[in-house]
Amino acid sequence: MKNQKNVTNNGISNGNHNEITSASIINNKSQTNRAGLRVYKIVILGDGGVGKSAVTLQFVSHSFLDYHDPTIEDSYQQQAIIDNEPSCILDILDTAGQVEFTAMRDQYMRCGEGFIICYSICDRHSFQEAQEYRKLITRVRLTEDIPLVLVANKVDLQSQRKVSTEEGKALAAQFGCHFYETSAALRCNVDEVFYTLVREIRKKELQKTLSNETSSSEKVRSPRDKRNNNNNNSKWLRLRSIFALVFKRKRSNN
Ligand SMILES: Nc1nc2c(ncn2[C@@H]2O[C@H](COP(=O)(O)OP(=O)(O)O)[C@@H](O)[C@H]2O)c(=O)[nH]1
Ligand SMILES: [Mg+2]
Repeated sequence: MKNQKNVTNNGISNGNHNEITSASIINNKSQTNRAGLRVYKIVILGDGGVGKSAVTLQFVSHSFLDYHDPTIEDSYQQQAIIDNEPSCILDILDTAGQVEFTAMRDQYMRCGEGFIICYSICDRHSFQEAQEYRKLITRVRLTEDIPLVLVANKVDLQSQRKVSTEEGKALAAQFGCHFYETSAALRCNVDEVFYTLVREIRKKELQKTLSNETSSSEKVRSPRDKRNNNNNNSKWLRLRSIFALVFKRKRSNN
């Protein structure tokens, strides 16, 4: 399992997991890596057992695992070229919903640039929980305007289906986001999920840049704005050290 972390599509293992993960997930600004590639911070959420890790691992390593420890919360990096734009890195945090990680979850919810909410078509409870994850993101971010993709996984298990495609589409319409039915087992629609999310992040970024350009000519930052910004920066730095420490401890326990 360990050697599948941080694998890029050219097969290069990053080998610098702690610093890159903590820096990229906790830093709330858009970011480039040492090679100057844009890094997109993506968080995958959903009930345990819906296939978050299977979908992520299919995306980064083109393999399906029958078993993946449900308590493992880890991040993976995948290099990709999407829509003829320069090569970029998708930094994916595969969450595991452990209670003791709640404070940290709030933090990466704040810092993620795009979210995937995943449920299983065989598990109605996981579908209901998808709404809770969406509420959580909205509560933490104080906005509904966050790049998001809703994923209904395990479509290969049609005979066990409990949630219809129409219900999934209706929920995505309610969220105002894209919807995919996937099978991690068959590698169906897996790339589409991640690529669509990056497109959404880019779209939002462009909208923001355009609106900033319009307003910056009119608006001068107040001293209070500057103070708040400084406070936020030092908060991020403190959290970054905590985050790195927790991951380090967890990894040495494994
Ligand atoms: N048939 C089938 N099984 C899947 C699929 N995705 C995940 N699984 C299985 O569901 C179980 C839970 O998957 P996992 O990725 O660990 O779920 P997580 O807790 O959300 O990360 C594992 O036994 C996986 O092999 C899928 O698309 N089809
Ligand atoms: Mg998992």
